[in-house]
Amino acid sequence: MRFAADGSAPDKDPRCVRVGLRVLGDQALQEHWRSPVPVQSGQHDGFGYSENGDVLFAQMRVEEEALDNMERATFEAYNRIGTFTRARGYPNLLRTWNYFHDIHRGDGDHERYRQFVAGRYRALAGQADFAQSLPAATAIGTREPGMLIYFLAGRIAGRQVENPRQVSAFEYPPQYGPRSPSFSRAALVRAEDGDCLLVSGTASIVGHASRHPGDAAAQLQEIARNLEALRQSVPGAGWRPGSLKLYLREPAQLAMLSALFQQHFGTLPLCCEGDICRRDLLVEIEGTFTTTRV
Ligand code: 3EB
Repeated sequence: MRFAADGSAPDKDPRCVRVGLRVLGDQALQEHWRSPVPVQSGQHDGFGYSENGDVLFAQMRVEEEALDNMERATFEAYNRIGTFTRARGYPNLLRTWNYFHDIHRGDGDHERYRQFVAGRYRALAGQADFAQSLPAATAIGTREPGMLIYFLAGRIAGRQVENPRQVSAFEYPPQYGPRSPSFSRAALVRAEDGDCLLVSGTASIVGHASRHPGDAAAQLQEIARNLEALRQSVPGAGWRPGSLKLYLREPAQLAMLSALFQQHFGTLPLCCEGDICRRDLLVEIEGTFTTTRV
């Protein structure tokens, strides 16, 4: 995964996802997803993909012009993703990342993020067991035009995990938009050598309400409590952080947030400047936790 500022060309290598967010702090940080078995990569139907027989990792882009109708653009994108993943034999969406321009454009329920949520819902709600088969997700606003979606899909379904401190996103009340966001708090994926918990973008939300508006430090501490509660709700011991990413709205808060993060997690995250989908939220953390089976 390569993060790059605006203006650099999309990568021709399907294994490389170029996310249009500015990296703050250590510019050299990248995210790598490795497979213990051989990987095949290619391009098909507008997707760049890599697959190893168990999971498919793929990316697609939508042009900015199509985002004028964000509901429809997202509906069509997720329909295409469904068709592609089923055709390749990985019908179970495990984890999605959604990055798009100007996430707060428009008022009330016309806001781009809410229209994105509505379109994604319309595409996914047709599935059987809809609320039990939702992927973990990230949705972040970019300065770069257009939308990038990349995702992991499995031959076998993961186990959906919800957070006891938070109302499930798919059950949010209508005050946050005409449709509730179709994602799970985490997806648990089992492998022979250990388990991986793919954790959604996690914000300072308790119940369904944003906490500590305007106070990024308090938001980060609330996020740490949310992540701890999530991890504790998953069976198994010895969970340790894999790769963690922090999104922040205000670059000036980088040093303060990194220091707090280090205290909580004992490591430094990859930090990106991006817009979190509720206007009152300043920071969000996502990542993976792993265990090794004994
Ligand atoms: C939240 O918990 C914060 O709509 O895909 C986090 C992760 C958030 C994913 C999404 C939204 C999404 O509601 C926002």
